Amino acid sequence: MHELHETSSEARRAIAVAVQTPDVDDEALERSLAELERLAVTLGHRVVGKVHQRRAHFDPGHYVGAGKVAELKARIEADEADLLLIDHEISPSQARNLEKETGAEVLDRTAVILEIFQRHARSRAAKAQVEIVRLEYMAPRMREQAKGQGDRQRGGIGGKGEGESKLELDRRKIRDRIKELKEQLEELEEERRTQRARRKDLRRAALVGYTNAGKSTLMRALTHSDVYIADKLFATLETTVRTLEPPARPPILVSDTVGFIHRLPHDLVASFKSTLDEALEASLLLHVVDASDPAWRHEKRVTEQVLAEIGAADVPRLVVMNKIDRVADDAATRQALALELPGAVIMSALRPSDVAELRHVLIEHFAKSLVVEEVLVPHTNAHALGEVYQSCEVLAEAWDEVGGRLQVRATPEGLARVRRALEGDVG
Ligand SMILES: Nc1nc2c(ncn2[C@@H]2O[C@H](COP(=O)(O)OP(=O)(O)OP(=O)(O)O)[C@@H](O)[C@H]2O)c(=O)[nH]1
Ligand SMILES: [Mg+2]
Repeated sequence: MHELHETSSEARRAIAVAVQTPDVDDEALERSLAELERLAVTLGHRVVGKVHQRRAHFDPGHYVGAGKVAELKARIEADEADLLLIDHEISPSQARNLEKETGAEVLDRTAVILEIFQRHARSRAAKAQVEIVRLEYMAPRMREQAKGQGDRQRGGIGGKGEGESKLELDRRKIRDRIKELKEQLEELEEERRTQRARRKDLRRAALVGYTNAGKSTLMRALTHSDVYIADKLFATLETTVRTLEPPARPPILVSDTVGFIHRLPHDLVASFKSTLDEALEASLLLHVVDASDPAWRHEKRVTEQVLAEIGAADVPRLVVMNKIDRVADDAATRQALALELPGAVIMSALRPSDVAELRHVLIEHFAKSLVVEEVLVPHTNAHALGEVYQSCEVLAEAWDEVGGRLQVRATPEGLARVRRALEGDVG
């Protein structure tokens, strides 16, 4: 799997650690640790060992119990690892204690995801969003670090340690930087709002789903755009909007955006909310599921939860069971899936005929909200004619020297635009 690795100057040997609380069964634990490993691989690290411990709750001091800390220390030496990956978000002091006891650097799940987001962010907005969340994540952790230094540096004098005054300076810098970034984002958001307003009454479908489900692959196939596709987690962070190709009349917009994951850090969800608004304003969500992933049911549930969290629970949804080429694609499998997920499209993004079918389903879905009407357009009203060809499908037309009698199919909004253009002609 080496070709999948993100090129990184520091490929490190890591041990993945999870506490299994009574509410988590073995399968869920395995799945979560395997996913943590995939996240680490996306960063270029190698997971050389996995350790878990059953506990009623996390140890407040070290996340795992004292015996396990000693075991971890031994494993780190034996496996020549220098990184501990923790499958939960832990407190800054838990992380510091673990680092002190084991000598390895400690990254929790949130830190790993933030690192991936930082590396994959391309647009100014995504970069700023990720930096804000990272700074907010780092601030309390710096305090812990400084405490450690303070302990060591504070001689007999009761004054502030060097560590602490530097910390105050750093904290002010962080606050200023966050403020600056938020202002930048506000400006960018303004631009985005204008763009969104322009698209408001167009028909829009948003691709949503778990990371790596194949959203960007479908985006490419449906819109002939060149969005980035990769077999790594969180390949896409920014939203792309394109028209369905070959074009539907009236046009349908498709958007591709950031994927979801189990235990997506809450601040990150919030910071990407404006990106995800694109999905919220869509009239249809295409929920892409990787049918070849044994954990697809779980991933589907996680996606549904995040959608509910961002307020998109009520947007009409079409489930797309993707990557069917990677599982036994026979009648029985399809039938079982169709029974479990009535109405779902079962397909492979790699098969043009399946993509054509999905396009057809999309057009059919939107066709339900279309109206058919007859409009009379004089030759002299180029604006109205333009609007007709832009927003409507022309079903029949008859022309004479005055103008055309056109039977058109359009969205109610599109038709309203044509009517407005026609009224403009009166004056
Ligand atoms: N075999 C097979 N592979 C697919 C299919 N769809 C996508 N893939 C592969 O799955 C991997 C992930 O695809 P992406 O389209 O980048 O997935 P995504 O949902 O956009 O992922 P994120 O942007 O990370 O959230 C890539 O290696 C694709 O080539 C499919 O139908 N069949
Ligand atoms: Mg993508």
